[in-house]
Amino acid sequence: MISLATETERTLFFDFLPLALGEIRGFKTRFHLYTVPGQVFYDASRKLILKGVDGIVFVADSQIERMEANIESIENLRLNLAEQGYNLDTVPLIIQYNKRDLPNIVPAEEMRKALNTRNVPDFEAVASEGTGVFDTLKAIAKLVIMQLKKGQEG
Ligand SMILES: Nc1nc2c(ncn2[C@@H]2O[C@H](COP(=O)(O)OP(=O)(O)OP(=O)(O)O)[C@@H](O)[C@H]2O)c(=O)[nH]1
Ligand SMILES: [Mg+2]
Repeated sequence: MISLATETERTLFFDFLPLALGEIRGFKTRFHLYTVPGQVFYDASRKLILKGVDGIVFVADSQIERMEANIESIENLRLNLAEQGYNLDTVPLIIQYNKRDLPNIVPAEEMRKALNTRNVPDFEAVASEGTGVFDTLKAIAKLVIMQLKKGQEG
């Protein structure tokens, strides 16, 4: 993974992880995973990184006090996507409810109502322990491949 972070490990521009996932029906597959900075003022970076996006994992912080920030963040994602000609209602999307290990969390069902209005596949996770991370990755990879297949047939 290539990472550029501040002293307190906040992402400055993006993290980048290239992943070879073997062959799918004779085609070598290579995924490029990028993370965007979560802090509100890195808007320009987020926009740039969204250029050419094939699929998105939206990671929400499950803590009650982060719920407002989650909603603000998904609205920001919608705007930034729209500026690049993408639509949050149609782009391959997975939602992850992270930090499920903490005591002060919003029930998953409530998070779903607030953030997953499109009813896309979603996962509970404890990223710091690896729980739910691979499920999330597999799900977005599957959606992206399905989308590419559709494009080929269409
Ligand atoms: N308790 C708990 N802490 C977590 C979990 N996932 C991440 N963290 C912690 O949350 C903090 C932020 O994690 P990061 O991975 O830096 O978050 P980020 O989304 O990359 O944040 P930015 O790069 O600043 O936008 C770190 O201290 C992590 O250890 C989790 O599932 N449970
Ligand atoms: Mg980060």
